[in-house]
Amino acid sequence: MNTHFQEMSAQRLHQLAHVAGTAGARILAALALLALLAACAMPGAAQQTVVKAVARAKPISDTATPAPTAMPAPTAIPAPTATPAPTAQPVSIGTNGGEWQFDSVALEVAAGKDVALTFNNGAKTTAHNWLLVRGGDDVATEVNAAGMASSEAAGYIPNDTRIIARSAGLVEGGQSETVTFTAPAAGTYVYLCTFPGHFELGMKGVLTVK
Ligand SMILES: [Cu+2]
Repeated sequence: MNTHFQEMSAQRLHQLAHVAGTAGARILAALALLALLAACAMPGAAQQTVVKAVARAKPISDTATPAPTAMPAPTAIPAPTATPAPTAQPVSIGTNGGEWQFDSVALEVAAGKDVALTFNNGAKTTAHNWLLVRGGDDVATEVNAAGMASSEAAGYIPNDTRIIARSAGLVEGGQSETVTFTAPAAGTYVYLCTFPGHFELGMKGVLTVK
């Protein structure tokens, strides 16, 4: 190999390296300048960014720790509503004007079911009562006799275990009363008014229980 060429090449390489080095230094310097410019330009922007970040962070941190909201009061468990009584069988009976009779001489209810019998005394002045006895006309006659022997204050209603249901006392004309009772076993039962003389005049009827 030609040593001259080698020398020349080395010299050339050296020169190239120098140029390259100078160029590299320039590039580095340029980069450094850019970095410096960027650094100079950044602070403001960076600060703003930080301020903004803080500004944003504040409300976030405020909402991040919200005051503990009061625990909602446990919904009160509604008191169990009283179980409605099974609907009683509504029965209506009344009197017409001054007649000593019931307007219904026959009624019917279901055995063992509650009955709500409303007695409407349509009379203007005459008082009446309503009794249901465990038996037929024979029992009704005896209960009626015992009733007459009692007092007006008692409503002419005797103490008799054969009475299944009854009005509290006399029901004045124009008044009404609802008598509730449980229908007895299937069969027929006589109801009557024990106001003196009314039963004899036919103030009675038959309740059929099925
Ligand atoms: Cu009567």
